[in-house]
Amino acid sequence: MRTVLLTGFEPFDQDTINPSWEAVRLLDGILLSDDVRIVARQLPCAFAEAPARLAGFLDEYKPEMVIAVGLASGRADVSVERVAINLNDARIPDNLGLQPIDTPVVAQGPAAYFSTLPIKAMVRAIQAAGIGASVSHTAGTFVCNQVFYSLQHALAGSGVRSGFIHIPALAQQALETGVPSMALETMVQGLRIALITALNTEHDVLETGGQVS
Ligand code: PCA
Repeated sequence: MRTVLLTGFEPFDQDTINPSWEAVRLLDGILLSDDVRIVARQLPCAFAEAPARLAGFLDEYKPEMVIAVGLASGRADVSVERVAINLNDARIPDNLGLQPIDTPVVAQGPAAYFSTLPIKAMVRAIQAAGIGASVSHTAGTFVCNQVFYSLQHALAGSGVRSGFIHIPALAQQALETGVPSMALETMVQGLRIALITALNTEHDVLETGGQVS
């Protein structure tokens, strides 16, 4: 049996729920084909703990592909991240009260890593199912970017493909703030399509999708 690892985050800031965990946990144990199984696990929203927890999961499950998922409140669609940067710059404290400012994720590490997933093919496939999706060129500078960078750093050169997807808030979270939201089932469907597409696409599609500024 081959394993695909999906991670989601615990709630953070004022939230009592994190849609990234709610969505990935619904995919835990699901077979994507006869011999590919999804393992979904939760990561803490804490700079001091998330990378080690992730490394533990990589060790334990030896996945053949990894997609980490997080909440990006304010975004309206499933955003498939292209690049992780070697920078922590926290606007708010994490769940352990830590708020690193302008520190590297990995001292002496490269400035950035690209996703090794076929991001445009994934976006195209999610859109084809009628779900909003786009390529994003920033995963922020909080714990999601730290996990994304740590993931790419850990798997660099290994042949194991990995990347990060941000998802919008749930309607119940958007009530007070008025940020865009997406239904949980839609997120789950989008993530499932993203996984299947990533598994079945060796070379990404070449199509426009960048930004002029
Ligand atoms: N989103 C935060 C951290 C955890 C999460 O779900 C982020 O985008 O950094």
